[in-house]
Amino acid sequence: MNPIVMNPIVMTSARLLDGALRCALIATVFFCASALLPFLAAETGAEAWLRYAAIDLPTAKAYERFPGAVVLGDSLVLKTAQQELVRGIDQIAGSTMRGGTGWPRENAVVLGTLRELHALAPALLPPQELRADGYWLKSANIHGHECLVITASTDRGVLYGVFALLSKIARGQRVPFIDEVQQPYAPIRWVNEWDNLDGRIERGYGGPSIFFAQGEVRGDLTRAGQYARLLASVGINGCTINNVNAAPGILEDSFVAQVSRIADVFRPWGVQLSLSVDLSSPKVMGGLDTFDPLDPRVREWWRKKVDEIYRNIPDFGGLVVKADSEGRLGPSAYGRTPADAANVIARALKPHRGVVFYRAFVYNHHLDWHNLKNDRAKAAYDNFHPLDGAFDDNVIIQIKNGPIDFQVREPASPLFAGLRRTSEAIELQITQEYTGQQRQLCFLVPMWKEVLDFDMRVDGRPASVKDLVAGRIFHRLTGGLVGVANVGMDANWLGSPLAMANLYGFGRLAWDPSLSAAKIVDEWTRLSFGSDPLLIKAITAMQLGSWHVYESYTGPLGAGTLTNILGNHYDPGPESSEENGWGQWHRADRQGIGMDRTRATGTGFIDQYPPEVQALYESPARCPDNLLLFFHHVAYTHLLHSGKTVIQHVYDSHYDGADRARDLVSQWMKLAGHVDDERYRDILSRLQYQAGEAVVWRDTICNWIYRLSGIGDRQGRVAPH
Ligand code: GCW
Repeated sequence: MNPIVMNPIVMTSARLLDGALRCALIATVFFCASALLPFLAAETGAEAWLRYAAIDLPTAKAYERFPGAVVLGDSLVLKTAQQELVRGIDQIAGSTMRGGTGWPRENAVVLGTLRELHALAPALLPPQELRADGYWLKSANIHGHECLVITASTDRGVLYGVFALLSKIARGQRVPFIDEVQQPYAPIRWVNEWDNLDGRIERGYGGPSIFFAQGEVRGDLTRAGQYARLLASVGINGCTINNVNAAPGILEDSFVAQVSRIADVFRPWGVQLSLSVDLSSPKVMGGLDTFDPLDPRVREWWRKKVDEIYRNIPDFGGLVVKADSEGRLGPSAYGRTPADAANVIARALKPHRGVVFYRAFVYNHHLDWHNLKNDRAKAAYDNFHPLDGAFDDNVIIQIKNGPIDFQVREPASPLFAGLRRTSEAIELQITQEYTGQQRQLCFLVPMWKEVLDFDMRVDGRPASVKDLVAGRIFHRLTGGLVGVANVGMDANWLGSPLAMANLYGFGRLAWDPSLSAAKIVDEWTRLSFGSDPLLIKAITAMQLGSWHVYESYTGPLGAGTLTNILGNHYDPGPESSEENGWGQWHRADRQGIGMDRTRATGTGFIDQYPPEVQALYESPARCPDNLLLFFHHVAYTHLLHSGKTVIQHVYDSHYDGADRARDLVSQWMKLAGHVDDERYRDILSRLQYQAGEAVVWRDTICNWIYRLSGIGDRQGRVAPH
């Protein structure tokens, strides 16, 4: 037998090779044998959803129809697209395509922008206008050759089309005839990384930074380039590489020169680099005695600094600002507004077509807890709504999905409907700061979809959050979605193999928020684990149920994740929310629980929503159970729509959640032998650990609420009834 087939490492991966026949076939072609190496390495999770595992022979054979991979044009991104196509088809279908340039001389996949395609085949016109980054996959006969055309109005769109085609093929779809246009929902599809220059990552759970170590840009940026490839494969077009709690040193000229090396490895993948900046930079590192945004010297400082950045990085994307928040300095130091601060930077960026993301996460963390009218949830709207229209058109207000801070359940931020003349982006958190820190399973796409689909009913008309952030309601030029990813040096990027579904899902939703969570997780599972039906069924069910499982043993009825908010944001710690200025209050006392945010008797937060949404939340009778304690302070004996009392719901949901967490272990164990050992064991140990943690959570919360309320569990699990 061929020595490659005898290789014991290859044999352990038989699951992916679809039997000995496939092995033998692959082994006969040396080129394909070399392709096995990255495919084996994929079992560490390093290749994520780009494993390009071999598909079954009959499906693979279909791709022999296209011996050529022809590129029209020679830009860096187009060349990357061609290389990716050749690499992908080699690995997935086992056939080696001939790369070429210019017009096809054989049956081929043809890559090029519309302009280039027009010269080749003037009659070939897309069925609709292709917006930036949108692409068209089209089977066509060109000058007598059977072709599969991948075209777009930009090079980057062509690259996205290649990834889309490869995804279809890797999922075993046959593409005999295709005519498909895909357009991105919004222009902004970015990730943020909260990486510090010393290499640590704030709220990162997948190892140290892939960009920085010991105060410098890493010498070896291989991982940064691989990350850009992953991002591009799901249509993400920008990445902010450093923490929003920004070190001023990032803007030193010598550091910008180092950062340009990261931009170099992003560039082939069409990912624009951006930086977070400290607003006090003109003073703390720039030699001025002020950072007042209205001071002409400060204006000039930003102009020169931004020019310098573009000299180093001509395709630089823009700057992200966190100011007047959690101890960061900001325009309030000079009595100036966020608009003053955003605009001074925006004007420096404007000639270069760069944008400013100004974060709406501006709040006072020294709020007086005794004052029942105080409410951190009101801060973003209070600070930004009055400034609507005052921001330059290259400013984007970056708004967290909920009004507090990435809790396991929050309503959509009212600010999404509160900016009519300002561009906005939603900030979602891929890294699971408050949702189990990658040690527990929590697939967040269903949660994000609830927010994106939420209808704000602006002016009495439908206005979903996804339409608002995409600029479709108020006709903004830009806007979109930003995800805080925080990948690290761990081979599998996020620390946990199953957590990668969140990064994939973020990209897919940013491209098309109408995709269902089920479709997204099905795609991700097939690409990451293969097409074994047992495996698909189990993993998709586990992922889809996991947010509710996590919610049910951590944060009931919208009270927030009842975690240790002063410490690790991970362990149960319901008491840490109260009696401090941070404002993540649930106001649990002996009589009841929940924040009264009503107009009638509470903080008035509900006033920030359009009238129809106010009506939904203002009355406990209409307010959905799962947000009841976010909006209302109610007695423990308050009856929910479900017919249960609040207290009994808390007990039941915590017991049910812990049971379901334990069930995840048995669901996973059914997959023994269906998943490679490495990932099987890693995931199993995480789920077993989670089952234990769920019991700790259940007991801590149930005992705490019993001690407070004095009301026992009807089923006698917590205290005698
Ligand atoms: O949730 C909080 C986090 C901080 C983070 C902050 C923010 C980067 O606990 O670690 O700081 O949000 O979003 O700015």
